[in-house]
Amino acid sequence: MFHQQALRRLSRSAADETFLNPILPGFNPDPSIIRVKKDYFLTTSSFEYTPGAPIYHSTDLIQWTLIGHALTRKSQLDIKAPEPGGGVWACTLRYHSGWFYLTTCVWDRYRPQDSHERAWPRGFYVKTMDIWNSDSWTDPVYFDQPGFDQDLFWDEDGKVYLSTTYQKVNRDPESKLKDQAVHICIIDLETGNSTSKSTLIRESHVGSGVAEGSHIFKKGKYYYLFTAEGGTESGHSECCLRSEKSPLGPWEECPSNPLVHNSTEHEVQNTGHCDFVEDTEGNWWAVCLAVRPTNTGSGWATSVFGRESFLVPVLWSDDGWPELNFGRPISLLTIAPARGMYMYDQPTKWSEKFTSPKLQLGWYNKNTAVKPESECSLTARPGYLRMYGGPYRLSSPNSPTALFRKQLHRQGVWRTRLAFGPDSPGSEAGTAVYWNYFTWSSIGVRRAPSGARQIVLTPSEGEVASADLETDDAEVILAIECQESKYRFGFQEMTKAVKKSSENNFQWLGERSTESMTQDPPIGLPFTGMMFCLYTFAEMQRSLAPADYTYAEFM
Ligand code: 6LW
Repeated sequence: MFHQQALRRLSRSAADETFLNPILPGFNPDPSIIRVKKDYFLTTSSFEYTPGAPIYHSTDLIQWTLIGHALTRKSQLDIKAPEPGGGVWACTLRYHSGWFYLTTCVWDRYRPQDSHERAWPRGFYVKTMDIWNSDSWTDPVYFDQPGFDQDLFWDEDGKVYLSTTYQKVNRDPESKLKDQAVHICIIDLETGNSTSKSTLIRESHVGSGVAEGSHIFKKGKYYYLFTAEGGTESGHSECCLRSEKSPLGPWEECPSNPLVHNSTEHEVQNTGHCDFVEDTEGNWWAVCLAVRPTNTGSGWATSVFGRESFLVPVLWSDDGWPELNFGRPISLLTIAPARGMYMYDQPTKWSEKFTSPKLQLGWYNKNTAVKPESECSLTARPGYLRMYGGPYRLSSPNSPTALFRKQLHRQGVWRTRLAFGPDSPGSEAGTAVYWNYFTWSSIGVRRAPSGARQIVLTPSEGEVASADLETDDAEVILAIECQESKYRFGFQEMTKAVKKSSENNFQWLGERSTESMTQDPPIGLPFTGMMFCLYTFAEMQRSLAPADYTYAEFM
């Protein structure tokens, strides 16, 4: 039934090539992809971190580079204090008539624990003609139809369709399902206003009863509607429908739904939320989200990376249905129909020396920073990142004075070197491993009640540990060693007596298991992945003492 390429799925031919998933490691869920000539662009969800909506670029689908973000200004994105997992969800990236469009929504409040509590966002789009320039994206144009997972589809007759997911209006009050269904309306693109009634086009009865992540395409004579179903956890899957008539339906269900659904027996799990692209040679590919939990022997432990972006081949049957990954479960080593795919090991080592007046891409604030310019500077003390602590600790739902980066590798050492003389008992600077504002572990410099400088390990659970420093002014190296099952926290005071050769003789203060660092939050959901951060605060006031960082690295 499938064309010739598909016949090779049973016996791998010499021409088949393999590549490694995930293509975007670290927290990068809900991928959306486009191709413009030879260039591929991809965006993922950024949740409560800003700048929002990362834009990645590739010319071969294997190696991706972060080139910027679509949401960089307060006028586009003003995230105040959402629960973990709030903020920017599932952006869709599209290209139409010379413009790049990015649609998304922002959850100001996200408390799924209370089933009656939903602050349904109104989505919006921003657009640019120059995707390489992050500052060029417009301010938002808001939609009328609420919901999440916004998708835009341009039909050949010029109509523009917006689909989103929200809870059915006429829902059975006795229903045990969430009943969050895909709805569609026609919009006026200029204003974002609905010009038709919203119509329910897909609901789901599997798992928790959610149809989300809608993407609509036209290929040949069919409109295709792709949806993620079963919830984003172990039941996650991807489904396909098609219509010969219109994006409003009627829709015919793909006989082989779900197209992907890995089970909890597989090394890759929670597969779904796909978007599709045709490469320059006419091959089709899907990007999707999935997780890589670790096998502890007695079960699966939550992946520190959260949900990541994966790539799988797509084949189309002669009668017009897609098949993902040859119909097989998605795995880390992925087989592609021949086409220059190759094995690529993501580089582990990374460093930033703070010698340039601009930070490398990939640093984030949590929420929209209130006064970033007055709290962070790369020029005030050349060669250092200078930060003045604001009033919020890392446990605050507000925006702390902190710069975050995604953890991309399970093993290695995150390290920074800090000059800091705290000016009050409540002020502190250091580095942390951060899951969300309920769960983080930090190692930093503060003052003991005696006034002496100390290193303090504040673990996500359990006793605070501390060690006195010898001097009042020597710089300290702070390290978080990442292992498969734990994080270890250490430091070294760089007194004059320390010789270069004895650098990295850390005194280890304690450790936390990755299991305890990946707990579900009491409100919100763990939609993001582990971050490292450089932070400083002064407990409800501004610190007048700067925290000066000379480098940050992962080695
Ligand atoms: C996303 C929704 C989902 O918007 O999780 O896994 C939400 N599916 O489609 C947040 O990533």
